Amino acid sequence: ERLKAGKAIPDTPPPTSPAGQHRLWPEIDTLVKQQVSMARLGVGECGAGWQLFAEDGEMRMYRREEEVDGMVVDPLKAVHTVKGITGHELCHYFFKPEYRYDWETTLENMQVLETISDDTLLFFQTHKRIWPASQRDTLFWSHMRRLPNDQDRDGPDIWAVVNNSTDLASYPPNTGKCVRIFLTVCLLCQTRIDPPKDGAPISRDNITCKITYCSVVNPGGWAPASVLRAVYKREYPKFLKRFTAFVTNKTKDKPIMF
Ligand code: 6CM
Repeated sequence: ERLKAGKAIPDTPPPTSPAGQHRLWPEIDTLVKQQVSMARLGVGECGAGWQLFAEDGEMRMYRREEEVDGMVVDPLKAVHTVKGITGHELCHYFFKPEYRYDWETTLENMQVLETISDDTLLFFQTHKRIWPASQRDTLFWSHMRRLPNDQDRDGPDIWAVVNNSTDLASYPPNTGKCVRIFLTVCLLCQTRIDPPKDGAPISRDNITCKITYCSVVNPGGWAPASVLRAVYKREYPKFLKRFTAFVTNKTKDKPIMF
């Protein structure tokens, strides 16, 4: 066992989560591992064709133009560095349903359909309609995971949330006014601590978090490519700035959650 922020934590985080018995578990576990290893690669390491489409301070957003059956499914990869918050905090606020309306601007309605375990939920969301396309909905599992920091055993653990579309017989797609979106999203957060030289306790001034956000969204039905790309260009930077500002604000007077 090693000590972190005065707390003893086990050497290796538990390899499985309590969701292990669920019908979706094999898919969740495989996809989380895959998404995390992809997210850990820099844009230079994960194939050609990535173009920088947005930049603001430390934030950089890249996309690769891709279409499937005439529908835009451009993979997106964003990197950002934010001071004063940890990866655990970012993942906590991204995963927990009670905060979603505070930062998710595309949202019209959100429901938790199933609590698979503390770290695994099934969500059904409707999103705001964007003219001239039909309104969209999403049905996805969401899983939050702590990963060992194998580059620096004394550094804080890495945290990730993976969201991935799934089906549920009681919520069939494309039956009402909404077209079902298919998404795979991964938020990966790595905290760095620069301890004060004088041995003073670690404060928020000593922590920085490197964030990687990857997504592939299939709009599921007709949506004009140019409108969709314009929406993404506007909405993704807005999301990442708003979400990180929300976490900064929410945690500033709270003890650090490593
Ligand atoms: O990852 C994000 N949010 C998560 C929690 O809500 C979750 C959901 C992702 C939904 C992404 C799709 C939103 C797009 C809705 C508009 C599509 C309209 C199509 C027609 C346009 C002509 O992973 C943050 C997602 C930030 C998205 C900008």
